[in-house]
Amino acid sequence: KFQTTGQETCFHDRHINPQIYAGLNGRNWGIADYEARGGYQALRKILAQDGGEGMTADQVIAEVKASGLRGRGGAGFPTGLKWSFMPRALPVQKYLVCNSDEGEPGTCKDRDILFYNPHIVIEGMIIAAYAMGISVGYNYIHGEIFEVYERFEAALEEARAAGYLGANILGSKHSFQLHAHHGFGAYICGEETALLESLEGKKGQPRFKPPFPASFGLYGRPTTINNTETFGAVPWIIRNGGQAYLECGKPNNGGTKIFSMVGDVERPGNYEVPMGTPFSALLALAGGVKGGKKLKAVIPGGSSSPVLPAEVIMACTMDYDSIAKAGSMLGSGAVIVMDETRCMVKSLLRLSYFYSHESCGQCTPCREGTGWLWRMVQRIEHGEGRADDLALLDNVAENIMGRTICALGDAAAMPVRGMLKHFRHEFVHHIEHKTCTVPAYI
Ligand code: L3W
Ligand code: SF4
Repeated sequence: KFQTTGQETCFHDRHINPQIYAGLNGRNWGIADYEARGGYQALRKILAQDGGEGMTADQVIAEVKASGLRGRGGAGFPTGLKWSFMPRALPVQKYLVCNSDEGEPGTCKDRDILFYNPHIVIEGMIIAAYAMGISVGYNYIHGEIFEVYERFEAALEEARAAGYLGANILGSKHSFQLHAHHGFGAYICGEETALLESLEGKKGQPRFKPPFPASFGLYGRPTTINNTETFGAVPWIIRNGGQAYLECGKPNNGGTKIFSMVGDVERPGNYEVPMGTPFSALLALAGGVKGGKKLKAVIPGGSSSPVLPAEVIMACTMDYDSIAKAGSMLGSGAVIVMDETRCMVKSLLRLSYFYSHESCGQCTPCREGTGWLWRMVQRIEHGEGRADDLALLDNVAENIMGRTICALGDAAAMPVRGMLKHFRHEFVHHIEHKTCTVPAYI
């Protein structure tokens, strides 16, 4: 049973592809079109507009809990539970932050949500603010996507003019000021505490956790941070009920998820499908492997998640549990598809360079270890590998894991371990024969 979602779904374009983008571009993102699609109805529902009874903050949180919605930024933390951490009664300023600092290699969903459907995120944030008694929010937008920032700013202006943002929203007691903040393009600022530092005007370096942002966040105040896609799911949940959202997916993996299909596929793009969709069906949506070539491997959840060989991923469904059981992570949902012509040593070289370049340098295992990993893979790729390099790669990766302040260290080590687990023979071949196993490179 495979469904595409059509107009009634969270993002209104469950099967998003470049053709649909072209149709939406510049026309359908505005507030009038959003309202015509049922936009801001969820906000009206909780604020007892249009003759309804309204919903209390507890009822909103209960609905989000019932939906099974889990954080779409990478960690999959239950959203309703996170919202319930906010100490609503504490008489201090509290903040709501949207993490739109999408920088994970392969991931390109949040920028499209913000560009093609910005009001769904704004509405989701207003509802979240209501549920947690928050009056000020920020959307931290990745620094390299200027047009998205401008589009979101324009949508904010529309929402303010329509009375959805500001003091006493739609005549209610709920007031919420929402601002956009342009980041500077550093990958690490997508880590939630580095993001907060950056938002405060400081160097974007992660903080130790705990304390979690829920108790010590922006300017040291209680803060809730969710990913763009997570906020985007909220209006649909409130309109249709948490149970309906849960039933879109499967137990413990409620709702739909946007997957960025990238790499060797015929139709790269973002595809929103129910959680639990077979990988094979998702691949078919993206037109299959490019040029009819054979599938070799897939990195299923952004570059931080370990690679899975074709036969393993083909047996998976796209949800947190199935991908974890196969030994990887659903992460942010960037599905990097690699065909039979891809060299795994070269692929790991590119990933290792990325993490080494993006390490913020605060902790020694990450600062030194990521560079060390990159240099070792580089010499293997260039035919200068040594017999003991694979043991050393394993050892360095193991000594980074779990010994750093933030998840970037683990994110650099996990792809190494995944590659060595499934494609060790390619590394051995590079070292022993000084050539590549892939015909194109021999
Ligand atoms: C209060 C507790 N709050 C956890 C909160 C915490 C955070 C959320 C998840 O990493 C992953 C990473 C990348 N009291 C809490 C609590 N929280 N316990 O729950 O926390 P955590 O630490 O599990 O994850 P994280 O640090 O948010 C995110 C992976 O995602 N990833 C990266 C994607 C990158 C992007 C991007 O570029 N935009 O999404 C992809 O796989 O490796 O493992 O809010 O505060 N007791
Ligand atoms: Fe910085 Fe790396 Fe340490 Fe994270 S793990 S704080 S990126 S040095």
